[in-house]
Amino acid sequence: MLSCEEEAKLPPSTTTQLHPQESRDDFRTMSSGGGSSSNNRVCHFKLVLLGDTAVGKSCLVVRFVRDEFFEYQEPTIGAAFLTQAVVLEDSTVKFEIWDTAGQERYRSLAPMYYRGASAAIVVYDITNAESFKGAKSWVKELQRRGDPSVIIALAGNKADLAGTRRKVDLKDAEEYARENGLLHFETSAKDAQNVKTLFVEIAKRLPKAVAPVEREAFPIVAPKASKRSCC
Ligand SMILES: Nc1nc2c(ncn2[C@@H]2O[C@H](COP(=O)(O)OP(=O)(O)OP(=O)(O)O)[C@@H](O)[C@H]2O)c(=O)[nH]1
Ligand SMILES: [Mg+2]
Repeated sequence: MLSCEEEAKLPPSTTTQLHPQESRDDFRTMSSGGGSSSNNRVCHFKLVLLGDTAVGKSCLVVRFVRDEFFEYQEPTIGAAFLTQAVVLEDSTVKFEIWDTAGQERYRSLAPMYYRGASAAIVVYDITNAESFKGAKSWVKELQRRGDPSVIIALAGNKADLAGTRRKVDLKDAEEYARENGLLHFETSAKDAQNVKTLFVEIAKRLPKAVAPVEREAFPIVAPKASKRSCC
């Protein structure tokens, strides 16, 4: 976790950034149900997306942040940074999202992005069995070298193609997720299936303790008026 702080009132907007150089304001917050009247805690978390190339990591993030989908999404170069908030009943989770590049030549950069991450979404493509193997190897790497308390969600993307082109069995993926203590959803960035749910369920599971208010080691107490004995 990066930090949690009490906030009297929620800010009306979140900033969404696709690339550091092309920022824009985005007035979208998402509610998991319940009002925001008791919502006074804001927590920042680093979240990383990992997975083979072309499984749909960037499309998932763009769907989550901007509610858009591009049939011809460019492969990511290095990584992209975006932010988006999820409003829960008792807190707001602000995700600082690192969307990594899945092409092999960028693999060595990945530890830079998953280091210190509170949550990771490992994405595979349900129409590509190889990408499920790739996802398993990302999970192993996270379990070995990621933060010990990292929350890992496995996302089987392109669920809109399940009827015609499925290559990864839902039951196999669910069993693997259960054995490894992972959240698991089949998602579609194209038709938005389970995309909000994925991020909201991660947000719910993140620890949101407020850092204790720093206290002085030696409290400064006003000196007592010295008693003077009268004459
Ligand atoms: N049918 C379908 N196609 C999708 C979906 N998500 C992504 N795609 C397609 O897959 C292509 C690759 O998606 P990206 O989001 O660029 O994949 P990526 O995992 O970010 O790839 P890298 O950046 O190279 O790691 C896109 O151009 C879309 O056409 C989905 O949910 N359904
Ligand atoms: Mg990408």
